[in-house]
Amino acid sequence: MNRHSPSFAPQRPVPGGGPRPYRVLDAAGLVEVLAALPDVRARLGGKPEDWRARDVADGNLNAVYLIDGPAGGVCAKQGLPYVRVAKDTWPLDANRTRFEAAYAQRVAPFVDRLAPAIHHFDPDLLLIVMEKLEPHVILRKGLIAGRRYPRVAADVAEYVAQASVNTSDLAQPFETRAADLALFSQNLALQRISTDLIFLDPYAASDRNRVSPPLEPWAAALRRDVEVKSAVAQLRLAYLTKAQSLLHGDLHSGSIMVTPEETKVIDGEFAWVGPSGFDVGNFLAHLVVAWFAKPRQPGPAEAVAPGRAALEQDIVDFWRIFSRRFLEIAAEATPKGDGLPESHFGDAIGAARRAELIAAYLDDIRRDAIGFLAAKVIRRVVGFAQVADFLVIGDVEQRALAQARSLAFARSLLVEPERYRDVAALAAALPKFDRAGLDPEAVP
Ligand code: SR1
Ligand code: MG
Repeated sequence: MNRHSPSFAPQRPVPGGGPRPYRVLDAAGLVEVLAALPDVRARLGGKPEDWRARDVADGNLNAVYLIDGPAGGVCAKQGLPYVRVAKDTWPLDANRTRFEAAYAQRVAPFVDRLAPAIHHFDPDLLLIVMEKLEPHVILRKGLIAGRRYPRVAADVAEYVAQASVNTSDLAQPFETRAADLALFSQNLALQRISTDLIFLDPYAASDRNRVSPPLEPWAAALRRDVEVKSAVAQLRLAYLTKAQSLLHGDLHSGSIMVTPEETKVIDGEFAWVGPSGFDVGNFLAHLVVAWFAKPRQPGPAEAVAPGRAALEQDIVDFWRIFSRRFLEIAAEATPKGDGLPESHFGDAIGAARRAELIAAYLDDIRRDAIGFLAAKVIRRVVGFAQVADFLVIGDVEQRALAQARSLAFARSLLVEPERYRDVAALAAALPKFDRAGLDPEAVP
């Protein structure tokens, strides 16, 4: 696939039109489509009658199948013309899959080993056929099961550092970022979802919000909290206008597949040119969510303390490795970029000053990331798209308690950012919020 190939041009609407009209594929229809692809046929082996297609859709939006044949397997993902979990009640432009394919192709040179190989993209059916990841599991499910993934913090740090530097003006002529902006700024349907579900609904009365009864006082407190809404407004504006680098846009623990030895980032359909701190904050937010949920999730009591300690370590390691790799990659790449030009910073004094300016850029990412972290935690507790980390806690009161504590922590990040000058301080502060409860007025 070529980045500039017409298949990536955002033509719309595709559903219903085109030479091979879009249709939602069932397992049999999918096998028929795959049978016409020589490369995929060879990967699966045997004849289409020998193949087994299983619906394994797990996320909120799309159809996902695993197809196995005598020689191997593939994964197929089709964008649906609606939100999968809301079906008829929430139509959604299926062209999102174009942006996912374009994103995968754009970041592949930098993050290759950390993402699945894309075997085929069908721009009419809005179908991506990719590497079947096996025995990988979704990180969120692995964490809930109490497993430990020693590589994930470093691998996601590498992924985000590579993408943050190499798709920014630090590393490239501004024309390249302008091309990304021109393409991904058309990913409007999904940006409407992010803008509303992350930055708007949790602080307003919305039919989409899902607030459990014991959390009503917290939800009401958020709706009237002008300090929180001001901080979130700044984040929303940054998200919409601070076009620093190409973002994955949905880098939570459901968008990462893992084994203890390997990490793969999936699901780049929310790709957007925005503030680099957004992906950083999103990954951290879901480690924080896992930390607050851990003591009340099903599982042995003696696993809670080590599980939480591992998550704290992942938070600290992720930021430490991200920072180091960001500085290293930027130091090497900046001579190629328009941001800190060689003609200004090429000599010894200039090189030292350039290093300071890159460090200041990184510090700005940290500030943004902590804000986005907070907004992501809040949206997972009182918004539409809730997460299994909390939902597996069967007792509603116990679940609400864990959720309320995460809200207290997130609120503190938003209104007292000066207390969190580095990510290690943020991780160290977590236990204090275990003293919070269901009353939003009684926070430690
Ligand atoms: C309509 S639900 C959308 C959410 O699911 C995805 O995983 C994203 O997190 C998004 O906000
Ligand atoms: Mg997803």
